[in-house]
Amino acid sequence: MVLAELLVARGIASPSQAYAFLNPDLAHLNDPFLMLGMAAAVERLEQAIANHEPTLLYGDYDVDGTTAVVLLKTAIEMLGGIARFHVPHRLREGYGLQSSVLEAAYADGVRLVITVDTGMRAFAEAETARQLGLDLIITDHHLTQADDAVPHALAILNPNQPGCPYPEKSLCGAAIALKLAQAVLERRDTARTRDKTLPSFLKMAAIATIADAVPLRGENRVIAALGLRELRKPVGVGLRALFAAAALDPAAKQLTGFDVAFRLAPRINAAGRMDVASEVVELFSTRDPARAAELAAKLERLNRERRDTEASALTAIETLLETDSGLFSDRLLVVDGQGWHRGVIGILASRVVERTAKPAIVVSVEDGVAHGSGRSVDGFQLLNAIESCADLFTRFGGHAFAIGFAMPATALPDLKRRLRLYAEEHLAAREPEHLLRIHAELPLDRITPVLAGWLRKLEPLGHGNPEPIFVARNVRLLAPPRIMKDRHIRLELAQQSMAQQAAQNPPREPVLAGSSSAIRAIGWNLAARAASLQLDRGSLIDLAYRIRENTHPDFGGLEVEIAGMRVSQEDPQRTEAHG
Ligand SMILES: [Mn+2]
Repeated sequence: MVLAELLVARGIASPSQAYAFLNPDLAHLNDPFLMLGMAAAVERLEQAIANHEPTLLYGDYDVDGTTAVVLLKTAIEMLGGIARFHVPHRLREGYGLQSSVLEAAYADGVRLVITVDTGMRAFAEAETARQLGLDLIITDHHLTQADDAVPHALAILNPNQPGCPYPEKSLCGAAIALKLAQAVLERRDTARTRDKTLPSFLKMAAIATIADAVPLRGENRVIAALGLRELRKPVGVGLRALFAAAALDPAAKQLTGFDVAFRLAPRINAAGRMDVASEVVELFSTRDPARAAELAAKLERLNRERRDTEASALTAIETLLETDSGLFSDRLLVVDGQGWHRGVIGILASRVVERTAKPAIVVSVEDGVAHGSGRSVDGFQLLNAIESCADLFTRFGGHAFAIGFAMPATALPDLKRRLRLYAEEHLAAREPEHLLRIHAELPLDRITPVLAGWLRKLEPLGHGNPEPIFVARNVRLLAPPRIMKDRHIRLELAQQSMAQQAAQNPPREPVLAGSSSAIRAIGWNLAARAASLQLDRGSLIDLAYRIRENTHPDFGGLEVEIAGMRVSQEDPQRTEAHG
């Protein structure tokens, strides 16, 4: 059946794996003590809590980093400890641990610093901590540098470090913070942690897991699925205010991974991109509804600002892509501009990847310094590409699919030349693939509410667990395409059975509208495509599509959203033969 086919495509081959995938459960979370360094980290943190020693949490400014701070801060305070936090200002301080902050914290009486979502390459800063007499615990998911060296710290929690036996390698930063919280909480009160505390902590970890685009399989799927379930009944004033600002009612409809990725996460990220990320931590920590509403409104404003900034830079990039044909033919794109807001260059890189299906790096040049952010495509390790140019950067880091760096602007031509050579060598065997990946064959007459119900069990969808795209061949248009707002189309379709096709071949007569197998389809931005295919009543097409549930009170029901279409081959027998 279709669901089994989709599961196998996700690497889930046995019935027990399939059961676990479809029924995520707290019991599927791994033992935190499987992580290298966990015992030492827990022991030191427990000591700090017992002695009422202030612990400084040092996070990154994105969704992952700020939610990780919130998680550990909440856990430490629940256990009676004292937590302080520092989230660097993206533009003033930049990415990563800063020695000056460690020095100030030490002067302020702090003796324990825990990093979240950062620190894996903070060699010099770890040395500063050691010399000061600060205990440093690094929790991070970013990859180690090429020689596998790790900073000198009291403990490092990172499943990607050499020698760590932890089975789930693709946790996000907040999920690693969650594992540390889980370990200290379980040691205090196992039953209460399992029944009450952990489920509520999963909310924050789920937002980060979905936003950080780690693959939603294995433990990540458990975190995302159970966290989403908890997010549907928010109790904290911060989350409630954020939902209200985003005009999301988590209780009214099934909150999906899509809502988190495209409605919640951008608002949380906007703080770090445009201004001060520490306000996110305050939003999720405050108990004052008025203050929460104020902070959520600010995030809303920053997110609008971010969108405007992004839109204008994207226009400039599109002009570059259209006018510079040399640029467009590259296997890997590096586009640069003056003064693009550094808070949005990562999003811009994602947009370029979406449009071109090539790895892309967007560089903003300001005062002689070039800041870059890159995103990759499946099968190309962008971090390796960047590492091959390590000598050009003042700082750089990231993971396989997302990187960031800073360098003198004068070195940009060198970077472009060397990356072009690198890409020619490493991307040579790969033709740019078609963007659309078909997951299963599903004739339109096999779409049923029961199947749609099963497909909902694949939620949350996202990175590593994509929404299924189906293909249906030999589909008849029952009416001419209806154009909406000049750009979109609506089609009235019926699946042709092989028998019908044989009987009607030739000549073919359109099946009557209103037959029981008629199904509605929507095609966003496909009006031009429909015109070029000369679609009309009676046309026979092949469709790539997603299944949609339209909740409109008048036109409710299952429909399909067209991802791609072409005119069917003339002779259905031959189409079959060609598979
Ligand atoms: Mn992260």
